[in-house]
Amino acid sequence: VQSSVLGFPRMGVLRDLKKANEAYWADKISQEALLAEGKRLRLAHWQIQKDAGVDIIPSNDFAHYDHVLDHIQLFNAVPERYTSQKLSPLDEYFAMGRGHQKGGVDVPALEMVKWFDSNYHYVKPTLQDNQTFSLAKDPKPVREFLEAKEAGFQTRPVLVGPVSFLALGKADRGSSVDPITLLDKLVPVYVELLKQLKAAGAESVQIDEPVLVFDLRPEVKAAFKPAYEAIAAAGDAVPKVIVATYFGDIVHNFDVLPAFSAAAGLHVDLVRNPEQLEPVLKQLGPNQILSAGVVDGRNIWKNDFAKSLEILQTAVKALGPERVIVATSSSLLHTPHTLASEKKLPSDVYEWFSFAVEKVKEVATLAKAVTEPEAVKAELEANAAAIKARTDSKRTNDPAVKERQAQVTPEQHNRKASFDTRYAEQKKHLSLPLFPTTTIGSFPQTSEIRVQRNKFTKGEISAEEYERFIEKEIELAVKIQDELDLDVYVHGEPERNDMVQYFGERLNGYVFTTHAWVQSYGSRCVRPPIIVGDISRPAPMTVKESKYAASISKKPMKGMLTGPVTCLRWSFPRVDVHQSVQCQQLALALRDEVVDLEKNGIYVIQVDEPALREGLPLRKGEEREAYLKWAVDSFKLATAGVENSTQIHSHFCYSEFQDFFHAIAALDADVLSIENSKSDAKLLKVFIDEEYPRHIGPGVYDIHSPRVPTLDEFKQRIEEMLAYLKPEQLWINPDCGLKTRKWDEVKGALSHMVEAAKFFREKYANKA
Ligand code: THG
Ligand code: ZN
Repeated sequence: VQSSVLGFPRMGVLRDLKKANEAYWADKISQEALLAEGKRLRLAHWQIQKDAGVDIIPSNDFAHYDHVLDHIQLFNAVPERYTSQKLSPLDEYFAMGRGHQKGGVDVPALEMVKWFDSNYHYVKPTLQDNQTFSLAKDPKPVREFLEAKEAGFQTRPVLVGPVSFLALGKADRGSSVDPITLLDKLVPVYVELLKQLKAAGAESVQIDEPVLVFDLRPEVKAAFKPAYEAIAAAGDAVPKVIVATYFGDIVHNFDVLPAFSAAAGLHVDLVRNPEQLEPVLKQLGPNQILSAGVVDGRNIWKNDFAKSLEILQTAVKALGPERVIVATSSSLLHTPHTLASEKKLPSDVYEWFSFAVEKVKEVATLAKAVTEPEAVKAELEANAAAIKARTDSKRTNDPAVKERQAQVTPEQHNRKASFDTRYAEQKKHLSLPLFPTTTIGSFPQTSEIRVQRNKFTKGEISAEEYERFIEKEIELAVKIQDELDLDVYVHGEPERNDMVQYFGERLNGYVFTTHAWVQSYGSRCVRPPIIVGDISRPAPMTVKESKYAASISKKPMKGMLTGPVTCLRWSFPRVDVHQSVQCQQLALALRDEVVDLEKNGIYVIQVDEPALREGLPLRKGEEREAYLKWAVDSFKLATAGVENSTQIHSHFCYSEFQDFFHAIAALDADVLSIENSKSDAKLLKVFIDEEYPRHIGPGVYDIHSPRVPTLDEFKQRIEEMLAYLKPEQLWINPDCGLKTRKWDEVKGALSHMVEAAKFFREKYANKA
């Protein structure tokens, strides 16, 4: 039985890659220095895996920005607007990832979207009607294979498969091509690449086809056969192929499997879907290998060896040890680098976790344990002890939380009255004008704020000093909103780092890490807090800041919270209880916070759920409905404890509601703010079609750009929205929080925004 890893995190122990990339972008280091750092990281990560005893080590899993983006360049599928700039290959690559504004060049980035249901984002292949493909010179997978080989590592290159590459792509603006129809053009390039890998010495390759876990259109399904037959036709001129799938089961796509009849083996995710083992075993051809993904690539829990071994034994019984590989369930990209960096975790809890470096060892240990358990007796015993300690721990169980959950009633999910009644009371209570203006919550996180937070974390300033500093920041935010004459204020969130981290740090049932960063996109990372036990709120979390802000504000102050679903999804959840249970615990904690805010004079409360949509199970059907039920119920439980006169807002960082509308409507939020600024106002049509009765603030401008839109652009945008929404329904706000912007950009844009709102207010007042 061999062991294998599907991919290793790229950032390094101290987010070295982030630092190097950002230094290069800021012109602080040269291209050579950046590439050298990339090489250093690759070598270090191969060494870690080799030292751990992993048999099959991946290469080409490293990327400076994103691995899908790597493939866009690898297949010469770079849109002309980038190639025409004559940038170096590396700068062209970063231009696609993050846009390029310098040296007279001004191109925006390609679209970036979530990778399946993870918090990682990939760059979408963006294809043309007359798209061609060819193999880039000095192809990266070959280069990195040889780099490893020279350093003494025999690796298995990882490629994004031809069907997934196309199916995850889209037609460029102005093109209407269905990407999958480009398959015939792409496949020969793959075959050429595989030949070069073989010539370089690669014995096998891992070809990722994760789209196999989706419900596939017939056109996409049909694409596997010609693609993999063409690869098979190259015979011994190409390496052996392991087709890898992850994040779901592939049983519903079994009719595709004959396409892989010449492949050496298949990788499946047995963490998410252990039940697919038996059916998959029956599908394998007589010589095919099963790569059994039993070590979780998406979470930080120590593997339960006893459980994994049961799965592996079943596989070995069916196939024999030669045909089973023990693997991570997916790439370890979604896990932090090493547990060894965590010096502040409670010592009992420390024993419960494995990050990437530790998971690599787990894979190697499990592979030995299948056939020679005696050889790893000590490891197996230590593992069993750690798993038992966690099961028995008091941390995981809080009877008071369970008791409260048992007493949740259906009525607690519903507001006291319907929207019409609520709105009448809110209008009186809040005295809001027509076209009320507001912002989404955060104001610029200035370097001064980061410096002071760091000083406070390190103990260099006292809690009182820090608090006073935060108050001054809030005063500044209120003063600026006074000057701008906005209608509903926010306190600006100067006290918060990442919102999920911020709430996690204030709740029981969580633990936090100091170095456990996970790549979100490009150089950006998040540090998800870890849910280890039943969640409860020991004390109010946001009341102090909101109350202070309200006390110095002459307009309604909006309280700002992150919803239960987003808190759950952007944390590392527990795996010992269902996510719906954890979500309800978060909802109850937030419900108390919402009620406390109201008690303290905050009558507009925004509860954001930007992760609601990404949590949707990847396939349509019952599972989706079940998810939406508990997710929506959690939001409602969190928000329904207030009086009719208190206004509940929610915010979503996207505008594709077409397949999702009933869930958004079911939240029963009084006001929704949605992204929309980059999309066609036509998307708002769904609100008319579905007779949506409540209020909506579609983003009137894109906060992701430093550009200050003109007054006319604001007026035009609002005019467009009024074609789809009733005037009394429409709020005027930016499309997202403003923490990544500078104050002068914010002031410029918001003053135009308020002026445009006033223009329409007057216009409609005269009409009335
Ligand atoms: N929080 C969390 N997950 C998220 C988002 C978030 N996932 C989706 C989306 N937002 C991803 N966007 C970002 C945007 C910025 C950053 C990370 C993810 C970011 N991170 C800092 C960095 O890498 O420099 C570190 C932040 C910190 O110091 O805490 O800027 O908002 N959980
Ligand atoms: Zn947003």
